[in-house]
Amino acid sequence: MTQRILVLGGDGYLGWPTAMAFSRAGHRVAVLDNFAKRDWEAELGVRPLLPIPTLEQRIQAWREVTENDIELFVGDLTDYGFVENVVSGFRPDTIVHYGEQPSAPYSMIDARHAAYTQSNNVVGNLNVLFAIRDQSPETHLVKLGTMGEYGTPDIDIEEGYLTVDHNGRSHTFLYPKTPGSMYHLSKVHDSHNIHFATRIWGLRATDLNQGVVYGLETDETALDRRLATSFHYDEVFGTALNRFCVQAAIGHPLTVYGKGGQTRGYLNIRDTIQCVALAAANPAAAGELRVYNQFTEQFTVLELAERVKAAAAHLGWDVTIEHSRNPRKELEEHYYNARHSKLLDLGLQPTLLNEELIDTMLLKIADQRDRIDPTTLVQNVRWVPEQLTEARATSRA
Ligand code: USQ
Repeated sequence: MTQRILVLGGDGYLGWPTAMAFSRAGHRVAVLDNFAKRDWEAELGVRPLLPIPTLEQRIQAWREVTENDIELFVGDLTDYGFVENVVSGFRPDTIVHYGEQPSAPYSMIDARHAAYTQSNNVVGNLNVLFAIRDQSPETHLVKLGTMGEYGTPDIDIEEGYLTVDHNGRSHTFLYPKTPGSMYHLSKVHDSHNIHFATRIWGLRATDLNQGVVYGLETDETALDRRLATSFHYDEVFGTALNRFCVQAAIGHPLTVYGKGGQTRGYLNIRDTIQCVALAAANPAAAGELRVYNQFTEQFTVLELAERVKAAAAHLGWDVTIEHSRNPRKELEEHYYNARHSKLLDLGLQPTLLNEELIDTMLLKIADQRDRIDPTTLVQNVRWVPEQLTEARATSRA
C-alpha cells in the first residue's frame, strides 16, 4: 500500500538513503532537516568521506535521475509550532524519526554538548509525539533508538520487554536500560516518552533499537554520485567498522580501544533500509509500542579489526591493529547475547559481513584516499576527564 512518509533527519547518513528507497518504492515522501549535522561538522573540523551536495541539490538530482519528487521541510524539531504545521499539513501515515544528534563521543565532550544532545533529542521527540497526538493521531511513529540503550547486562537482552517475577507476582516492563553515554541516555529517555504516549494517548509506535551501522552504499546512492550518503570516519561521527576500513585504506593502524572484547550488534546500511521499510509496512496497533532489536550479527571490535586486516591482506595491503587506550568507560570483556528475531520474522534478508563485502568497501574508500583527513581519526574525547582519573588514582593510593 502506498503511504505518505515523513523522514525526520532526511539529510543524514541513514535518513537520505531511507527517503530515496521509499520514494523509489512509490511512496509519497517528504524529508525534514535543520542541517544541524553540517554545523557540528564545521564545529569539529570534520567532513564526510564523499562530497555531499546540499539537500535541495540532492532532491533535484533525485528528480533528474528517477523522475520522483521528494518534498522538503526545513526547520528544527525543537520548535513545536514548526513540527505541528508540518504534521498537520503533510498528514503522514508514517514518520521515520532519525532527526537526532547521533554521536556518543559528541555528547561526552563537555556539559554543553551533553545538555545540547539531551535537550535536542528529547525535546524534538516530545514535540513529534505531541504533534501526532494533536494533529494526526493515526500516524505510526517509527523511531530510531539504539541497542546501546540496553548497555551490556550480564543476562540475555530481550527484544524490548522483560517479564519480572517478584514475590509470587509477575509484570512485563520495558527491558531495563544501562546506557553508556549521554547520547545513549537521550534515546532511553525517548523510549520512555514514546512508551508513555502509546500507553496514555493510544499512539502507534515502533522503537528500532539499532546496532552499529556500516557501509557506504545502497541501491539508490549507487545510482548517481550526487546521491551519495554522508559517511563519516572521524572519531566523533565515524562508527567502528567504517573507521577501520578508512584507516586500512590509508595505512593507519586500526584503533581498537582497550582489549577489544566490546561486543555490539552490527548491520549493513542496506539492512537499515530494509528494516525501516518492514517496520513501516507493519504498523503498530493503536496503543502499542513495538520494539525491535535491529541488527544482524554481533562482533567484538577486535574481531571486526581482524576481519578488516584479513580482507585488506587479500588486496595486498599491510594493515596493523593497535590496542589504544580506551577513551570510553565501558566493559572490554563481557557477556552479550541479544535477541533479534522479530525483524527476521517480518522477512528481513540479512546482508552478512564477509571478506568480499569488506574488500568492496575498502576499494571504494581507497578511491577517495586524497579526501581522507587523518588528523580527525583521533580527537581524544574522553568519557572520564583526565583530572578525575588522576584524582581517583591519588585518593586510592
Ligand atoms: N570502538 C573502537 N575503536 C574505534 C571506534 C569504536 O574500539 O575506533 C569501539 C567503541 O569503544 C565501542 C564500539 O567500538 O565499544 C562501538 O563504537 P561505535 O563508535 O562504532 O558506536 P557507538 O558509539 O556505540 O554508536 C554508534 C552510532 C550510534 C548508534 C550506536 C548503536 O554512532 O548512533 O546508536 O552505534 S549501538 O552501539 O548498538 O548502541
